[in-house]
Amino acid sequence: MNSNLPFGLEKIEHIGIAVSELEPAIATYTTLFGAPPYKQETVASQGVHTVFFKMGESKIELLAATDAQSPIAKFIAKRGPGIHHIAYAVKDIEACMSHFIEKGFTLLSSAPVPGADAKKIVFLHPKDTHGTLVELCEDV
Ligand code: CMX
Repeated sequence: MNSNLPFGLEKIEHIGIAVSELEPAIATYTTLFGAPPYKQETVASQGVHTVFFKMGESKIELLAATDAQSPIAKFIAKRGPGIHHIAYAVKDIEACMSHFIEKGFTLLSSAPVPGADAKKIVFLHPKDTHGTLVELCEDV
């Protein structure tokens, strides 16, 4: 069933996986998918090196920390490598943010911020979503 919300959520855009080291993880996922990543991009403002794989409409994003202060470094230190977030595509991220604030969710930035792969993004605190970090993203 599709969302009745006017601003989305349309689909799972990608799943983010935190990895300790990028090169062995790229090799593993290239073997798994039988194809190399279509894109690599560093988003310094988020403290991440990102690597994207595509399978049909689905995307997997590998995330490695750029430095010790990165959210990915903290995540791995606390919980180990693994699924870091689920990203949902939305049509109107600002409308979406207003709606979820009204519903009582904690947003992790007061405005959308630049994300990898030509998106503007915002995160919902994982404590509000039963332990999974949720990213909302809109094409720019
Ligand atoms: N998924 C689920 N739970 C998470 C989590 C995640 N990705 N990251 C942290 N947590 C948990 C912590 O384990 C902690 O749980 P406990 O209280 O049970 O120990 C709790 O959330 C709060 O953690 P914290 O120590 O108070 O806060 P942190 O400093 O670890 O910050 C978070 C957590 C989510 C607020 C922070 O990582 C953040 O702002 N994330 C959004 C930005 C981001 O993750 N950027 C990287 C990806 C960018 C991209 O994809 O382009």
